[in-house]
Amino acid sequence: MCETEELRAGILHVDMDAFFAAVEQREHPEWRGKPVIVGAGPHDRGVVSTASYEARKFGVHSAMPSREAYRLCPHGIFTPGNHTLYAEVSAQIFDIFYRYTPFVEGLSCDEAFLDVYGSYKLFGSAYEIGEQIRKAIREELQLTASVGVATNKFLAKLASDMNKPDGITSVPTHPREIQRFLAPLPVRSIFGVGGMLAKELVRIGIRTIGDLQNVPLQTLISFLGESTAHHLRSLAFGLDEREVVNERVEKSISREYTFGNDEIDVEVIRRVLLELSSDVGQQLRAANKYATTVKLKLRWSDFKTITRQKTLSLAICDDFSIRDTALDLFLQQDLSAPVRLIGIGVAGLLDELPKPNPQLTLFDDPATERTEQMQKKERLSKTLDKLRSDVLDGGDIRLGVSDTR
Ligand code: TTP
Ligand code: MG
Repeated sequence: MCETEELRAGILHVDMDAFFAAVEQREHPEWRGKPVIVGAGPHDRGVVSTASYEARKFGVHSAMPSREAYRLCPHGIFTPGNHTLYAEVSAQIFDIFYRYTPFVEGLSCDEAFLDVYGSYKLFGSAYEIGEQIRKAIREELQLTASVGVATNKFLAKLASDMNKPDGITSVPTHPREIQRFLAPLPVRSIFGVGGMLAKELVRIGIRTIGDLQNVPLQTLISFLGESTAHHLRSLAFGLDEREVVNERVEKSISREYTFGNDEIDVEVIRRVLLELSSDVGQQLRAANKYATTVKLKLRWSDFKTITRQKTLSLAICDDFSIRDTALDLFLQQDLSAPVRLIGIGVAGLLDELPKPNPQLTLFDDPATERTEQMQKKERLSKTLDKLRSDVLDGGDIRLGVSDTR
């Protein structure tokens, strides 16, 4: 990966502001600008689900007993809320997310991580995508969201909270700047450092993330144990390798092949890869879809299995793009051990080509303009499909690659 690519931000964390309360204020215009408290009634046993920012000024917050909320804010508007409506709005919010990337990981009904590394050519930088999402939510749903833009999930989540409500925050992308950005923050702003652990850290003199960066690792290990110490230390430097995990059942098309005898000859494996790519491409075109992501799966003789994927800046449906991308992924692997299984797949499926981003087409070489070469590849793949179907009845005839099975 080149340096600029490594340093580009591509992860967003989007979180709705005072979600349930904001929906209530939208539905009841007379409640706008007022303290709205969603949850149990002011005299009931039970807690607050959430409160509008106007109510938060009085100290009301989620999970607080409603009776206490009433004591702090007696003029507050208490409502039990409409959970069916929140679920509907939540689905609309996620539909907006999916316009920009297939890689969406919901954390709750009102927040998600989005991996937009592959969306740049279509929609602009991660920051611009964050702004487009906020605009769509504002204009289409009359609600506000806050967004964090960063190089990983930990930093994006931290950032989305920094300018709430209705804000967007970018985290620097260079490691040294990330370290400086984090240093003044309290340790409790590290996602997951809850009451007990935060107290323990304060007891040993660690109040800020900067303290955590500076304390000798051995000291940290002696207090917290190996695993927590290493984990916290990585986060303190803004390191987080977790991927955005799609949870909507992702439609994908894939083919795999298990070798009769574990195969060590890279050339043989490569030929199978090419053939699998054509099979996948054929199925993709038969389904009239385009794909934005190509996946490779490899299983070695010891059953260790890896999957690697690459998101493309152009939606594709031809064999050549699939196989070139798959081959790229394949050649990046350590190919010294025998391979037991190889699989190729495509995901991020689209029913039609995305519309070009008019702003980008003005200045950029627009990725959405299908290049002539690309169209040629598509035409050629379709011709091959036709030839394949014409000869299908003729037996085991395979085009493009020789039969290795
Ligand atoms: P949050 O995103 O935690 O809170 P929020 O959206 O109300 O406010 P903000 O993000 O601006 O700080 O939770 C989303 C919704 O989940 C919230 O509107 C209500 C519900 N919820 C509960 O029902 N109980 C809870 O304890 C929390 C934290 C949230
Ligand atoms: Mg929220």
